[in-house]
Amino acid sequence: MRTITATGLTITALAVSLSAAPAAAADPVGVQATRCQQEWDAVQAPGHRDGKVRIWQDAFCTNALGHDENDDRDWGDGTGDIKKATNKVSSVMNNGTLGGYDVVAFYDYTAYDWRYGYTCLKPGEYYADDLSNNKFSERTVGEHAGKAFSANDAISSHKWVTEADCTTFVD
Ligand SMILES: [Ca+2]
Ligand SMILES: [Ca+2]
Ligand SMILES: [Ca+2]
Repeated sequence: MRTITATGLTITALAVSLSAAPAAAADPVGVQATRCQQEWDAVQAPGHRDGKVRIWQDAFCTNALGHDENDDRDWGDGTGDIKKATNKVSSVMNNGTLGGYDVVAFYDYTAYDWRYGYTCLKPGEYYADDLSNNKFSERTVGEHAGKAFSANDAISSHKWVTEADCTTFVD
C-alpha cells in the first residue's frame, strides 16, 4: 500500500509542475523578480544587514549605482557615496541594521526636502524591485501642490530616519 500511495503522490506532483511550467516560461518578470533577492542574499553581514542603502538604475536590482551607510543630500553633485544617480534609480534596498534610524527616506528633491514628495523604505520591507509601482507623498508646496508623482527615475536625495518620521512608505 505504501508503494502505491507514494507513486500516486509522485504522479500528482509531476502533473502540477507540468501545468505550472508554461506560465512561468511566458513570464520573464518572474525570473527578473528573483534578482533583488539574490542581491539581498549576497550581502555579507549578519542577517544581510550591513547598514547600507543600495540603489540600482533599473528595476529588479539591475545595474548598481551605489550604496551608502550615511545620508546623501544630492544624488547628482559628485560628492558623498551617491554621485551620479539623480532621477534615474528604479529599485532600492534597505540593508540597514535594525533599531533607531533604520528607515530610508527617498526624496524627489535634493537636501531632504520632504515638501516636494518623499517615500520611506522600512528595513522589514527589504527592497522595492520596481519603483514605477510607487508614488512619493503629495507635494505640499509649489505649482504641483496636492499632486503625488511617481518615485521612478525621480529620487534626488536620501536620509536615514525613523519609522515615526514617515507617513508614506514604499510597498
Ligand atoms: Ca552625492
Ligand atoms: Ca531607471
Ligand atoms: Ca528628483
